[in-house]
Amino acid sequence: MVFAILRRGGRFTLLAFQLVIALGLAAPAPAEDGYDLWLRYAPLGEEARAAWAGSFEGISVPGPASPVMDAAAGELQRGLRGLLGRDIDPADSGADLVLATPGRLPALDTLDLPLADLGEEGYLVRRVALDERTVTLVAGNTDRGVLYGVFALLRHLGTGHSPAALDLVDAPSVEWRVLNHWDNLDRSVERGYAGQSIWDWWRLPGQTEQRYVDYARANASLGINGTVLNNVNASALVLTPRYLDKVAAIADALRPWGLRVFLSARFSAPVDIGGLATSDPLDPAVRDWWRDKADEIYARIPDFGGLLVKANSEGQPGPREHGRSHAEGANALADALAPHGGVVFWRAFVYSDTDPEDRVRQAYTEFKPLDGDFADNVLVQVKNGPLDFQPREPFHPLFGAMPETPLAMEFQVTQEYLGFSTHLVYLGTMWEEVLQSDTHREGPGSTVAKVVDGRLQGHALTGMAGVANTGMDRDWSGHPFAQANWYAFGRLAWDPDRGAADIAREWLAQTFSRETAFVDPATTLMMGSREAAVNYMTPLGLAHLMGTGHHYGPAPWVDDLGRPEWNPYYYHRADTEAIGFDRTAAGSDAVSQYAPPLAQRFGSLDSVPDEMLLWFHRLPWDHPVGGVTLWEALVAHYDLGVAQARQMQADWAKLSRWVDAERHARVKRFLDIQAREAQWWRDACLAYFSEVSGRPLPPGAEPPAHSLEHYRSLTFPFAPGN
Ligand code: GCW
Repeated sequence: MVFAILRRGGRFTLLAFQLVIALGLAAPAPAEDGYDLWLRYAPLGEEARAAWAGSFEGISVPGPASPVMDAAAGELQRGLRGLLGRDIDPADSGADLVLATPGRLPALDTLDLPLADLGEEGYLVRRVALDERTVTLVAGNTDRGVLYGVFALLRHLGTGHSPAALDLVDAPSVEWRVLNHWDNLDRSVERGYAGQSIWDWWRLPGQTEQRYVDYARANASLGINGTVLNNVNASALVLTPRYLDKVAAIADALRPWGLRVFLSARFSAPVDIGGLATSDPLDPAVRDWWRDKADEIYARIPDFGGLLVKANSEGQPGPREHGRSHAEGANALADALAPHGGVVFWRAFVYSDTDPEDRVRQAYTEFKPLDGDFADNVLVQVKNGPLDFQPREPFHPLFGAMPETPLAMEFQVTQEYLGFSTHLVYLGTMWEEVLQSDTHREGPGSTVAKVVDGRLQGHALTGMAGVANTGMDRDWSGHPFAQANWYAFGRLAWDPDRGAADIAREWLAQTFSRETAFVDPATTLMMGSREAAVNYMTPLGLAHLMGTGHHYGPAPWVDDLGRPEWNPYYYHRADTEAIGFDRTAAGSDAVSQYAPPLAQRFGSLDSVPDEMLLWFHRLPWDHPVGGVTLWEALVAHYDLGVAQARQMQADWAKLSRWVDAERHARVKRFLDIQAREAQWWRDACLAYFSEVSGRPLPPGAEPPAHSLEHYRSLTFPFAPGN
C-alpha cells in the first residue's frame, strides 16, 4: 500500500515517506529498466529541494528560437521537473534562469565573464546580477556551449551539490569527442553485446525513432559531439545516395543536440560503387570521385563531420595495394573533405598477415616514418595499446612519437575482451592508467593525455574515439554498469585528466542513488573491477588468451591457426621452461619503440612493473616475483581474481536498499555469472599452464574443477558480436 502511494507520487509522497520513516522502513526505489541512463533526474531529498527553493522560477532564452536552444530549454525543464518536482515556466522575460550567448544577450559583455576562454563549446553557469535581478545564467559563446552548460547545471543538482557551490566554468580539452559504432547495415553489431544496432536502416529515412533523440541527449550530456554511424569494416553501400538519405535523416535527429555525423568509408569505394577501375589514391579520377562524393554528402548534411577509415588491416582494402602509403591514402580523402571543413580519422590499427615482425611493433614501424606527411585535416587514430584492447596493455608507443601529426585516442567502450556485457568491468581506471602514462617524449610529464589533447605538441585538431557499447537492449548497453563505461568515455573525452573515481561517483549518484552510504562502497566496487578482470583473465602482463574469433572465455591452448598472431599461444609461448614474450633488445625489441627512459624501465627485470612482466619478458617458471616463483605468483593472481569477483557479489548484495529491485537483481545475476566465469578462466588457464609447464599446482591451491580436455572441448557457436 505504502509502495503504491509512493509510486503514484504527488501529494501522498511526503505522507508516505513520513509513514515509512515512522515505521522504520526503507522506501524501496520504484522499478526501473535502465532506459533513462544517468538522465533519470530522480527527485532530490526534501532538504536539498529546500535549498533550491526560490531559484528557477522561469527560463528565458533571449534571441531567436533555435533547435539547440529549444533542446537545452526543454532538457532543463525536464530535469528540474524530475529533480525539484516542479514545472518551470518558459518565459520571455522576468525569468531567473537565463540561457544566453553574447550574440543573444549583448548585456553579457558588461558582466566581465571569462567567455573568451570558453571557445565554441565551453560554458559558464553562475549567479549574476542582470537588470537589477539575480539570475542563474547559463552562458556560452554558442548555443552548443549553452546546451553543455545546461547539462552541467543538471549534473550539479543531480549529484547533490548545493546552490552555494554553483559556479561552473568549463570547456572541452579535446575538439572531437566521437563514438565509433561498429554497426553493420543489416543491424548486426561487430563486438556488440547489447542487441541489434540502434540504427534502423531499413525504415530510414522515412521513420526516425525517439531512441535517436534519447541517444543524442545522452551523448550531449557528456559533451560527445560526433558519432560514426557504421562499422570500420565498412560496406561502401553507405556512401550510395539511397543510404546517404538515411544518414541525413539521422543527422537531422541528432543535430539539435550538437552531435555531428561521420561515416566509415571503405577505401575501395571508387571501385565498389563508383565503377572505376582502381582506387589508387593518386589517380586523378579517384581523387575526383572522392571530391564528388564529398560534395554529394555535404549537399545533404552541411555539417557532416568527416570519414573514418580502416585500411590495410584485417582484410580491408587500402593504399598499400597501389604501392601508396597510409598518408597518401588519407590525404586523398582529406583533400576532398577540406573545402567543407571535414576531417579524416585514419586508423593506425594495422598489422599485416604476411609480416613476421612482432605484431605489437607493426603499427609504429609503419606510421612513425609518415610523421609530417598527413594533410592538416587528418587525425591518425591509435588504439590505447599496441595490441588490441586487452584487459591490460602498455600504452601505444606511437603516442608522443609523431609530433607533427595529431593522434586521436581510440578506446573500446564495448567489452570485446573484457567479458562482453556480462562482466562488471569499469573501464575508467584502465583509461585513466593509459591517459596518465608518461611517454617521456618531451621530458618527464609528457603524458598520453597531453598528447591527445594537443597540449604537448601544439595541435589544435584533437580527438578521442570510443567504440560504442550501445544496442537495442532496453538499457542500451546490456549491463546496468556497462552504461558507466559510455559515461566515463564521454567525460574523459571532454577532459582526459579527470579521475576515474570522480567519474564513477558522479555516474553512480545520477544512475542509482546519491546517498554516500551507497556511493562510497559502490565506487570501491567499480574501481576494483578492472583489476579483478585482469587477475582472472590475463595477469602479470599476459594478453590475448581469449577464445579465437569470438573472444569469449579462455583458450590459451590455441596454436594451430593459419597465422601465428591469430593464436593465443603466440602471445604467451609457454613451454616446460618459460612463459612470456621477449620484447627486450634480445627479443623483438618492441621496448625500443618507447622513449629511452621507458625502454630502459620496461626492458630491465629490475624495473619492469609486475603488471607488464610477461608482456615484455620471457621468463623461467622459477623466476622470483614478489618473494615466490613466477608459477606461484601466476596461480596467486588467478586466485585473487576469483576472490575479487566473489567479493563484488558480496558487496553488491549489501547495497540492495539503495537500488530498485529490478536493476539490483539484474546486476546480481550478472555478478553470479561473472564469478562463475572467473572461476572458469582461472581453472582453464591453470590447467593448461600446469600441463605445459609440467608443474603441479602449488600445495594448497584448489585443483581445477575439470580436466584440461574438458575446457578445450568447449565451443561457443552463436557467441554475440562475432
Ligand atoms: O579488436 C579487433 C576486433 C575486430 C575489429 C578490429 C578493429 C572492427 O576483433 O572485430 O574490427 O579489432 O579494431 O578494426
